[in-house]
Amino acid sequence: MKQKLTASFIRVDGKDAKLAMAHMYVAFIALLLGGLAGLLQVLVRSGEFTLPLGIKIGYYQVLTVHGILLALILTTFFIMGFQIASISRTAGAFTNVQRKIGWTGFWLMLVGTAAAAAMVLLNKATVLYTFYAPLKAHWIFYLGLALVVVGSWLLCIMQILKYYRWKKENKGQTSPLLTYMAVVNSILWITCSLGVAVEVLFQLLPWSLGLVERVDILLSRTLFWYFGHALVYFWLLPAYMAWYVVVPKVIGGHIFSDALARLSFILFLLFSFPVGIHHQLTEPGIEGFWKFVQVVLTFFVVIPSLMTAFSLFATFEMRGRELGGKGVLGWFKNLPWGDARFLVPFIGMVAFIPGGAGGIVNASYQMNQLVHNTIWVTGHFHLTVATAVALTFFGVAFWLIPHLTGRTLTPKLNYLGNVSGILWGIGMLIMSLSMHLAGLLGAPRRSEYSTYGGAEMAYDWIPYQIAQAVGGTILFIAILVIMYIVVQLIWFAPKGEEEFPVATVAPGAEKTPAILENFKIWGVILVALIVFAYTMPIIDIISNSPAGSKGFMP
Ligand code: HAS
Ligand code: CU
Repeated sequence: MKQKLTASFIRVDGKDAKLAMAHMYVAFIALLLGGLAGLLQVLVRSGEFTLPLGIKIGYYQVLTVHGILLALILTTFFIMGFQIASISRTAGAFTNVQRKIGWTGFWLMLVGTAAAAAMVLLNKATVLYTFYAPLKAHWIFYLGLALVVVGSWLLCIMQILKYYRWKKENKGQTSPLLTYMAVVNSILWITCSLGVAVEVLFQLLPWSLGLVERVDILLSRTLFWYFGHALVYFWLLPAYMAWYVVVPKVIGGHIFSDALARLSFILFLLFSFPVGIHHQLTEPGIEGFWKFVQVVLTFFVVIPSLMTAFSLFATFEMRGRELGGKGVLGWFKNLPWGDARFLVPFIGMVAFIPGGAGGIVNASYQMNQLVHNTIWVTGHFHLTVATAVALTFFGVAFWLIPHLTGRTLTPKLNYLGNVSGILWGIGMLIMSLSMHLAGLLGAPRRSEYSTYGGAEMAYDWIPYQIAQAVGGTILFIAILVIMYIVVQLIWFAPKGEEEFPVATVAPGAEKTPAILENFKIWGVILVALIVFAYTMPIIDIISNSPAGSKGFMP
């Protein structure tokens, strides 16, 4: 199934490969530990097991470990590693100075992670991955998070510097698509994490240090969701990098349209921000009008995902037909189903259809009342980030790690890769379907096993919770298989040249409009949208807030 490498084999620069690999180690350790915490989670919620399963650790502490390691640490480290490798592969090696900035960022992130993790393990930061006030953590936890953010900024700056250098050295030319995409995502990340940085530096840190007594809850949540919604696209865009540029090459096809891919990334950059309040639709203190504005804007951010879906279908169909597929769906059979670099991300794409549809339900103002704070939402994000994004990342790791370590994905490892993807798909189908259903029956998210004093309704949720435990156990088995593959690819697989697949645009395609690289224009529109969507709500919140909360230490 796998394509033969040609003479045009391009390897990521050795020094850049080291930096990218450093990120991969952290990402996959986070996967193993975070996955283990997830397993404990579903077992406890099934009601069949109780913590401590011999370990002295509480339910909410485990949930915090799970969310932080998988949603924040695995993702950020993987994304930075993947983007660095992508830029080095398509725009050439980083300079020594840029690489130094990158390494400094990596170490800051690592130290920050260790500090935050230590506090969580000491049960001094059992505040879940959204670290919502009034739940209060030890100040070292917030400081650790701040270091992770600052470190990630350095890594983004490294990428942006490289991009501008490339533009300078290649005057008037369109930048390589993967480089462009990584840069858009870096700009998105810096812009969104400013919100959480303000929350942590000006609200949570002074409060946990005892410098101020109370914290304004609504303001902190609004700053958090300004960050938190864009965060989900910071996770998604690297998966889209793989879908637009890598997967077409793996199947032997072409990029459907360079301009369309860039446009969809710009639309994500613009519309990721003025929508955070769709996470706060049930919160008092924000006027209905502004909630409505952000709900409408949320529907704008669906458009680039639909553009992505259409152009991927087009790429798949064109390739399938090139290989002789006949009839309406005949082309479908001809895709390389045995190739883990294709199959695993593809399962992710399929999961994104119900995942995205569920997102539209969440965003639909009144319907949000039904699902908010139920385990439906947990089901939604396990399809989006924990399947569409995660499986794409694993599909990428299966060729990226051997590419960086100078080894190869053997047919046996490729086969195991497919097994892990299929196990993940089945486990997640069972788990997320039962989460969605239990959510519709009113089962809350983020709650330990309880029958709520014998409430009849709570008994209806239990079969679904048992199903979640079954699905979650299958997922954990998939993680073990993935860890086996990754360990092989790092240390034991045979030496060789594993390709970093980068597709080209179909011959005869139109030229990409230069305006798509004019970040000054997009920057102005972006700031205008943010100012429009947030100025009034923030003024309202600040001028009408009650005294604030002293907080709770769980
Ligand atoms: Fe979401 C809550 C709305 C997308 C993640 N979301 C969350 C949370 C997370 C999350 C983590 O409006 C929980 C936060 C928390 O802890 O409280 N979400 C949306 C909307 C979208 C959306 C409108 N979410 C994502 C993505 C995520 C993610 C992406 C992570 C990566 N979400 C919400 C709302 C809430 C929310 C509310 C708050 C709920 C509450 O009350 O708390 C949209 O971006 C979705 C658009 C996507 C589509 C699908 C397009 C399909 C494609 C598939 C291509 C496949 C192909 C192959 C071509 C419309 C691109 C197919 C081939 C075949 C043969 C089938
Ligand atoms: Cu959102």
